[in-house]
Amino acid sequence: MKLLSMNEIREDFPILNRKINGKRMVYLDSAATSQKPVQVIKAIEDYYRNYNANVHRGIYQLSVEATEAYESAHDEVASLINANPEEIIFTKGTTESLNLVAYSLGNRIRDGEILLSKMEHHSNLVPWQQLAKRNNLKLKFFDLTDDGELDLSNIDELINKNTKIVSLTHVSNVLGTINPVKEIAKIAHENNALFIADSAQGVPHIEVNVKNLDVDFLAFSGHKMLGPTGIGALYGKKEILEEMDPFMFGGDMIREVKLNESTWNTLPWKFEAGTPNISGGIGFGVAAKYIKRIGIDNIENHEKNIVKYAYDKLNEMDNVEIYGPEKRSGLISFNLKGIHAHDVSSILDESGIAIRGGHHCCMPLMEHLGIAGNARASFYIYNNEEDVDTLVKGLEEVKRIFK
Ligand code: C6P
Repeated sequence: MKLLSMNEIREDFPILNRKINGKRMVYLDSAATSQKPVQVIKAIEDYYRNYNANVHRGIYQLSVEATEAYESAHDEVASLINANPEEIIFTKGTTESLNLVAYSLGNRIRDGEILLSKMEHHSNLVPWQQLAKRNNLKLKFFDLTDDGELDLSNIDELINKNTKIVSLTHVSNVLGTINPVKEIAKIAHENNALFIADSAQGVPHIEVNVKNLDVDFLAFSGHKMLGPTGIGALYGKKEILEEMDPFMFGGDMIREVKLNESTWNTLPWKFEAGTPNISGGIGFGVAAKYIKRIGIDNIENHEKNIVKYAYDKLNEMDNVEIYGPEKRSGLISFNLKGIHAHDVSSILDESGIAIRGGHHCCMPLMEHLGIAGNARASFYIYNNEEDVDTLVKGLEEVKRIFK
């Protein structure tokens, strides 16, 4: 890290001082949810202590302050991915963002094909299965290569004039694969299809510039990028969002309501019905600001180094199977041969190490890999080589117990 040292960054995360089972806590589950810096925690507290009021409703001081903070959070999040604030809809998270697209956009699409891949998280699969059933659409899937990348060899067949939507994970939460979304979005557009990126594991870790990628939609979650839970975003190109019907109906998303019909608010509020998650939104904005202050390049580099360090260490161990390509984002999934991932995870917990074990909401990927699940260590800006060394020691202990 150039701007801030690792020690300075770790000091921003009070939870890292916790002891688990009497041991220094090693948190290696940031792909599930990241820890939160004091700046985010304080911003949420400040809202509730000092200017708690609803947004877009009152013309008194507190409500004006809350509205300004909530709206400027959209600006912060937008600028992180080079979008315009009106193109950033706050949702509950990636899952809701993808459901929003599948309903509001998908409902207009009939008789054609939706192209996904075998490495999708359930939230970029199940909403499309439902849409396909409703609207007579066919699902198709990119296969995967042996090292866990998208198999692009038949892309010309997969994306054709029947393709209506291509929706892909930007970064796999299991394999760490960084997919070439810009190149695939271009081919989708040449075939008049829309391109959607599930960037739940992208935006927190790598540079995302929606104009440069030229994606039509991009979904991500606040809680995986230092922000609170229950808040996330959907980026959508303005011209497409303007044409789409709202996802939910009620207060705040309307311009005018008569007894028998209504008109819609401007973007992005047309898609934010009801009292929003105001404190969450404010915290999300502060998280985006924090990431910009550290610099996404610095985050990317830090993770590249730490994941390489971890990969090399795990690779040196006997009876470890690692999944995914060598060039990967900041996570490693693996299995210790003959030992269930849940056992690995619960024994590591005794040493204060938090990793996730299971199918990671990617059951079709697990089926493709021929496994029930695996263990996953995922890294973020606050992890260091000491964390990896502790993990490796913990894994040796797991192997010793199961010998
Ligand atoms: N993956 C994991 O441990 P939500 O839950 O809506 O914030 O994000 C859903 C989601 C969508 N796409 C990808 C690629 C994801 O990784 C996730 C969340 C977590 O891997 C929880 S299952």
